[in-house]
Amino acid sequence: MPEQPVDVSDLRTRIREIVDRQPILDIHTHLYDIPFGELLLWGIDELLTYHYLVAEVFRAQPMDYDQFWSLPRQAQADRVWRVLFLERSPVSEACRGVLTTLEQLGLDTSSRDLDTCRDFFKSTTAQEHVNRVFKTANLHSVVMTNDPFDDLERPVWDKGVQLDPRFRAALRLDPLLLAWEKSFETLKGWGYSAGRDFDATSRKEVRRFLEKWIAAMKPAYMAVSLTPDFRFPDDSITSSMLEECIFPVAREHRLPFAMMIGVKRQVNPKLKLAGDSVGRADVSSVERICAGFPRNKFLVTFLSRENQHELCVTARKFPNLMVFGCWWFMNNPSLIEEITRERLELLGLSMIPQHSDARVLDQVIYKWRHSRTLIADILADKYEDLARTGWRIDASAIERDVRLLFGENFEQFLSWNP
Ligand code: HDL
Ligand code: ZN
Repeated sequence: MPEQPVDVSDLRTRIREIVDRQPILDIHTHLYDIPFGELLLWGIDELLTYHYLVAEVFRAQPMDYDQFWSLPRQAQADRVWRVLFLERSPVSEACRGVLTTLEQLGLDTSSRDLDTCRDFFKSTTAQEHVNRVFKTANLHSVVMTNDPFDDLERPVWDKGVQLDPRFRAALRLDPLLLAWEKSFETLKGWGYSAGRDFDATSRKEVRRFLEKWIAAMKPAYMAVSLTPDFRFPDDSITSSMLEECIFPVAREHRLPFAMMIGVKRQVNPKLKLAGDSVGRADVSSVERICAGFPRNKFLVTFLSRENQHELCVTARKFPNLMVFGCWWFMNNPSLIEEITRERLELLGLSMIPQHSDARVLDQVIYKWRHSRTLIADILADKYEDLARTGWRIDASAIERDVRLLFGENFEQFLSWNP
């Protein structure tokens, strides 16, 4: 019996259902599997002291930065709750996200009572909560951000760790790539023959370092975040290390290299993690990298709204460039709406529309709830456009397309050998 096409009048409802039912592969997060202990953040006090909310609470009611940071976590959370939720309406995306998360966890936000929330989180364990959150957010799996230079994280890898299959590693290389003047000393301390001038021996040793951590982490990809003034090629050690070490090793292991471009680190250091900002970056450097290394694969996202259209057009030129996510300051409904439409119009379904960038486990609930709704409605508009041409839309075709966007494009990109 041939499949009945979806009636145009039902399209929007059916697409929302299909998108909600689709388990998601979240390709970039700052979450950690249980064996990483305290590095896995979860619960209401971590939600309320997320650096996005820290930036907002200092705007709403400025106070001495050091005095805030000297408060216990719970007192910081109390301040955020009072200032941003009780003394004014929590309309920002980060505030709204906390409420969406609590509501989806079955908590009553109308009571506005933080201690009831705290009791809920106290009554569960980290493992129970991982299971609950993955189920509530309908996640297939998440990719972590794993930094060998992190003194809390490295010992867990050195001891050997058996990961929950729902957690995959990503080898993050910012200290190596962006701060060689410091990281070469660290490498020397670990027994690598690294020199300040990044000579041939250093290049060989960096490749050895990469091989060691690829073997240890079995990462889905390697990654770096880059500032707006990143240029390739240039006479920096970053460019040499990319060309002589990262790209060849990534190619040998068929690993994508993720470049997250446009972050201006610590424009206000007093805000700590919340002190980073954004700047328009150079898409032509990505164009040169994709053209110059056709047998490498690149996952790319930009932080500035002004770079998004150029990135989409560049992706049209290079199959080895996979555009992904609405990163950080882009992860707001108005911008998700704009760039998802732009990507579908220019790239069709050959892109990865979203990642969560979650730092606190519970955040995947709101980040994906909000994005699923937005992306489903944009897809509905596109399928309605097709239906108006007489094109028949089958539910199985929608399910196939949604699988691509929320996991299969990533998995196929990982296994593709250019
Ligand atoms: O560099 C990154 O991966 C960014 O996502 C930063 O971690 C940033 O602090 C962040 O969490 N953005 O959402
Ligand atoms: Zn991130």
